[in-house]
Amino acid sequence: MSDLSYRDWPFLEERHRDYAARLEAWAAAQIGMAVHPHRDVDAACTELVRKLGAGGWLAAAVPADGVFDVRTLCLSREILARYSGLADFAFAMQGLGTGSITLHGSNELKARILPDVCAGRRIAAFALSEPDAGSDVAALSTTATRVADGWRIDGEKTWISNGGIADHYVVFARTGEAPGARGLTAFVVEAGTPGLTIGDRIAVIAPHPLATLRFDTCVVPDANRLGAPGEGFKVAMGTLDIFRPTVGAAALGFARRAMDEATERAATRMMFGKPLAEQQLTQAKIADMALGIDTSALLVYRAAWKRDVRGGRITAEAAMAKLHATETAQRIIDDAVQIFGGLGVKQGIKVEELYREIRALRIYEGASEVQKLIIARQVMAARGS
Ligand code: COS
Repeated sequence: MSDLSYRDWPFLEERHRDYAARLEAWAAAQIGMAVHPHRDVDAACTELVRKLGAGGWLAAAVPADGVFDVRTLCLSREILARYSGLADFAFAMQGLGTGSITLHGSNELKARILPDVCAGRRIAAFALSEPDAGSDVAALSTTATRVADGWRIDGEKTWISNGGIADHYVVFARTGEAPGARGLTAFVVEAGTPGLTIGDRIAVIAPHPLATLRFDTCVVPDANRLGAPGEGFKVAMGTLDIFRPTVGAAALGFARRAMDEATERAATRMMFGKPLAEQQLTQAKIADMALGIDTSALLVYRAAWKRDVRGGRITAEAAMAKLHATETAQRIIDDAVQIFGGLGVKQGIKVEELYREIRALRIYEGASEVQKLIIARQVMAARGS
């Protein structure tokens, strides 16, 4: 069992400890610790969204009062990721795919969409990346042009999680009020809107629903706009600020599970007449794992606490949490595979699954290199340069 003493840290309150214990019990009963091969990820993901909704857990990702408690989001992702990467994904996407609506949608839009997402009856998606604009959001080229009955969207989005199974997409497009970052606007596009088609489904090392979207004269009403025209970049960045620490939390969940698996193995696997855990090279790995997990948790819950308690932007703290926790989890999982030896790369073994699950987290929602750029800019801005 993982070391849960971090839940006593001052970043968390009693209500968080209570929530974590309840979610832990639910996940143990409803998801379990097994490796899930998920032959049909669309069906598995849809079922997990439904289960999470029925259990009431999506309320953290889609808060009814419009106020995110980032610590609860982080605890949710950390706990779910320890059980199943796909369960974490299903939870996270309901939040990321509605965060901009929660923060910037009209009351009518919120009433129409959010309760169903929260109940697990509607699947959400966030469509920002394009074939030629991933990290460089300001370079995106999908356009939205004002027409009599709303906005006409044309272009292509890719790497869209829940692409193909989502009921709506939060889409960022160039509306041209100014060049670059100041000329983007966000819209809700319902699945099935004429002109929106699902292109290639993308198969990745840790399978989850992922697709390319095409927009060809796809008209949405002005009522589906999120925020003012030209404010789309800030809508996207403000949403990512909330969800970036939660990516770190998911990585932390993977890392804790890897350490649990590795220490169990090290305690029982005999080599050269004694358990692996008594060999110094294994002890060094275990020490690095414990240290990496605590430093990641400190950064994740520091960012979440700051946003919840102090308010305002947490751009640098969120970037640090995501960067450190994802990079560290990759190393921890790699060490866990090493401790398992040949078994560590066998299909059906948890550390093999974690090894595939962690990789994308160092890329999505801002690659590690982008997080460094963001941190450096924040440091220089704080210095007044
Ligand atoms: N919250 C609110 N506003 C923000 C913000 C944030 N986190 N980050 C930037 N802004 C504002 C800036 O203050 C600036 O406002 P003004 O025009 O009023 O000065 C504006 O947005 C433009 O910011 P900036 O000049 O920093 O834009 P850049 O194009 O240089 O930004 C980075 C570059 C790399 C920071 C940005 O593109 C980024 O975060 N990329 C990663 C995106 C990502 O996560 N992609 C994955 C797709 S989602 S899975």
